[in-house]
Amino acid sequence: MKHIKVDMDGPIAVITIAREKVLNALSSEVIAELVDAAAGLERKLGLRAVILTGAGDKAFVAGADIAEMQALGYDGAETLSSRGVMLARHIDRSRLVWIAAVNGVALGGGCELALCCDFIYASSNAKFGQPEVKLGVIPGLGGTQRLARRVGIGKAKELIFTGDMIDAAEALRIRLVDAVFAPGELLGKARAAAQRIALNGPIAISEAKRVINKGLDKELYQGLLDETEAFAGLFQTQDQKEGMAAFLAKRQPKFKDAEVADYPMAQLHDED
Ligand code: CO8
Repeated sequence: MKHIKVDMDGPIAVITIAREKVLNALSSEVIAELVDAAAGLERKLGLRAVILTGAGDKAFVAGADIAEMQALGYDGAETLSSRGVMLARHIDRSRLVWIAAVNGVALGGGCELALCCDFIYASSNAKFGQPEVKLGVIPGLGGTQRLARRVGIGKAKELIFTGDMIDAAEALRIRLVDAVFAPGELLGKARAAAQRIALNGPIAISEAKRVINKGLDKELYQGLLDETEAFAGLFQTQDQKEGMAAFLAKRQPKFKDAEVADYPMAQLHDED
């Protein structure tokens, strides 16, 4: 593994996404490594929980890799989003308990990756947001579906439409995260929860997880397909090219309203 580190500790595995220079941004290689690791860990007898975290003290994951995404068209973006959904499906269907230990910014695909986990612990310096619209795109790793399920539809729309970043205290208040700890305590608290879980019946835990997810997520996978199609569609727009070029050039984007009238999804909205 080049970009992730997997440490085994009895019934617990800790996966650390380690691309500190780019704030642990998710490239397609990182996603492939996470899928491989998830598949391998699933088969490890005696393993009960996985803690997912980021390297360093600044970032959990600052989103999908904008430098890699900038030049993508529809097909590339669809492949990227679908691979992300494949990873999410691994976590959803895993017999293991996945705990996100969010140790810094969790933005875009990073926030979405945390939302894929069974529960989320955060350090007090963590920050959350879905800033994709600032780049001319939308969440592509389940954010349009999972955020609303977690925090309610109004808060999810407010966060996704504004792209605002919120701190850990606000994330706890709106129940985006389940507990907040001092930065030095985060991993210890996640390990302690995993240890308590590991004392319980392994089949009972995985059945409880399966039934909870099945009950809540009847419509989830159709929603994820809709999201992938809309996410990839945006990579055919000038807005996406401008939004991502502006981020990489460290300037404000200039979005053009003129494109909206011709966009097929906008026309579909009119027909509904
Ligand atoms: N992708 C690539 N590079 C990044 C990313 C990213 N998401 N985030 C930060 N970096 C890089 C910066 O370009 C910078 O590189 P360099 O040192 O070469 O200039 C380095 O990391 C450090 O970043 P900053 O200098 O910007 O650090 P600051 O402390 O000033 O700012 C922020 C930190 C606020 C986190 C800022 O970096 C930021 O806004 N990052 C982008 C956040 C973002 O927009 N994320 C959403 C991306 S879109 C997305 O996630 C779509 C999900 C689709 C999922 C599909 C399936 C996987």
